[in-house]
Amino acid sequence: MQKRRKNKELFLEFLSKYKDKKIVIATHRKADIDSLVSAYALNSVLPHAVMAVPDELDEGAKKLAEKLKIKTKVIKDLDKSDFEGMVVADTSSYTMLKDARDWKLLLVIDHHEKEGTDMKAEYLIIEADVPSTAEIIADLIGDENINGELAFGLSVAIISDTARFRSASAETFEVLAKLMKKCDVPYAELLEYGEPELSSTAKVAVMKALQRVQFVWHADYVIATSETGSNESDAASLIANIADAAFVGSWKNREKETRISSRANKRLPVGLNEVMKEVGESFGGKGGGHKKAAGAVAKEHPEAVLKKCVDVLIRKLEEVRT
Ligand SMILES: [Mn+2]
Repeated sequence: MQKRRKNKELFLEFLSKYKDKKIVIATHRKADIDSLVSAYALNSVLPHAVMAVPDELDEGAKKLAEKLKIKTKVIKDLDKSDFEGMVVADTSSYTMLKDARDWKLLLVIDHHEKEGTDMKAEYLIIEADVPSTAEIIADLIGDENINGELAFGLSVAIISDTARFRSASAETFEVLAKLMKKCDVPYAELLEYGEPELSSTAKVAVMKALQRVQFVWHADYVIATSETGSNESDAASLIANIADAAFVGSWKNREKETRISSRANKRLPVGLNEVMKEVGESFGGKGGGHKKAAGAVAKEHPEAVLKKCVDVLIRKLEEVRT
């Protein structure tokens, strides 16, 4: 709680300095709902700022942006000299926002585990124990700056990033209850945006991942792996509903790399962010994220990378046991 108060002070200090300046508020690559809404919420207290993204939005973020009529620019199209600097929402790692390397970073707000943080910013607010950046920002900007539409967006972001409250805390429910009252939208409708139905191609990609599931049973932990062409995080989430840990790989031919998405259930005593970091780095890539949801990129084909995921997790499970 003390950290919260300190971060609030930091945020107010940032605001008093930059409120009327022209700045860019950026999301991470392939912005998800949490990143998009977090940037949108910051825009409400930074009226002269411009929202920008590095590339395309993911499916859920696209749908919500249409609904809320959120307009974003592309970072590469902006002229740096027009702006004081950049604010980043929902990541603190340059891997997730390569464009940020060229910018002066004024403020970074994130909820990913600290060891993935490599961004240098004037103000850095990281609360890894909060399950969404939207929840952090709802608290930072204060009720008075949240209108009905923003309350809707923040509610959807909280539902989405907690995977429908899997990682929620008591505060999450308090914040969400307040936001829901303000936007006055039924939960079922929030859920439609927070967990949008997959497209048909995405459904097929997830089904293919299910067809290819392999698993090991180690020390009473079921560890599953699979491969798919896309939607590896949807597949990993689904498989980890049953397995204790799931790693799903997807080969990206253009980048000549494997993207791994991993998910764990509550009882897994090893942080996947650590597993992903080790796996990514051992194949010339990177990895990190949250304890129960993490990812990596690796310069190697999926088969070898998935095998490494299992090996590293088993070794870490053994370390915890002894
Ligand atoms: Mn997030």
